[in-house]
Amino acid sequence: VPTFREVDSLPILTERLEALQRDQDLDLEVLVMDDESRDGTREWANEHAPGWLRLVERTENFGLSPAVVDGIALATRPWIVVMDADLSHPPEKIPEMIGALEEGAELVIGSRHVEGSSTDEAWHWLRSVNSRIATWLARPLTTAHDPMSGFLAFRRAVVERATMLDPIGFKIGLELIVKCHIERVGEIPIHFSDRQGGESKLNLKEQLRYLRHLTRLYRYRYGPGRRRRT
Ligand SMILES: Nc1nc2c(ncn2[C@@H]2O[C@H](COP(=O)(O)OP(=O)(O)OP(=O)(O)O)[C@@H](O)[C@H]2O)c(=O)[nH]1
Ligand SMILES: [Mg+2]
Repeated sequence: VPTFREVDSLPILTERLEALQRDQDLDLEVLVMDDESRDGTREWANEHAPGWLRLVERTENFGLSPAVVDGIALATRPWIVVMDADLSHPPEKIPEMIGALEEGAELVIGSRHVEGSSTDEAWHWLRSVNSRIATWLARPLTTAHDPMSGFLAFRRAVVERATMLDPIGFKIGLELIVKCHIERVGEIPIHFSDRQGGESKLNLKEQLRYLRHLTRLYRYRYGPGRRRRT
C-alpha cells in the first residue's frame, strides 16, 4: 500500500483488512510504503498497527510507483496485492482477485471499466474523460479495459520476469503488464469510491509524467533494440 499523507484513511483500511482476514480465514502481510508523510502516520503505526501490518518509512526515490516496486521487493508471500490507501479500492474484492489468479490470470486488475463496475456519483465528467483518454493512449500496449487502475494482484514469480522495473508516476500496472510480458490479464469489477479522507496527489504534473512514462513503454516495446519476448 503506497502512502503519502493517508493518516485519516489508514485506521479504516486496517479495520477492513482485519475483518476480511477474520471472515475469509486469510493471513495477510501488509506493507505500508510511506514517503515521509509527517502527518502522524508514524505515530499511528507505533501505537495502533497490528502485528501483520508494517510501516516502511522510505527516505529516497519518492513516488507512488517506486514505493510499490520497493514493496514488491520486501514482500515475502507468493501472491502480491497492490492497492491505494484512500479507500477507493475495496479490500473485500481481494479474494475474488486471487481466485482469478488461481484460474490462470497472470495479473488481475480491480477494474472500473468492465461490466459490473461502478464509481461514486460524484465523479466529475472531466475526470471520466481524462481517465478514458489515458486508457485509450495505452491501447497499443494492452487490451485491458482499466490498465490505469492501481488495484492489482499478481504472483511474485510473474514480476521476477522483468529485468528492470523503473516506472515514473502512478501507472505501475501498465509498467508490470509491459515489462513482465503479461498476456493473460484478468479484470474483476469493483465499485471505485471517492477518496474518503486526506487529499488527492493526482495533479497536472502527474498527468504529464504519465505521458513520459508512456513514451518510455512504447520505446521499450516497439523501439529499436526492443527486448520484447518472442
Ligand atoms: N509512497 C507514496 N505514495 C503515494 C505518493 N503519491 C500518492 N501516493 C499514494 O498512492 C495512492 C494513490 O494516490 P491518490 O492521491 O489517491 O491518487 P488517485 O487515486 O489517482 O487520485 P484521487 O482519486 O484524487 O485520490 C494513495 O494511497 C496515495 O497515498 C507518493 O509520492 N509516494
Ligand atoms: Mg485515490
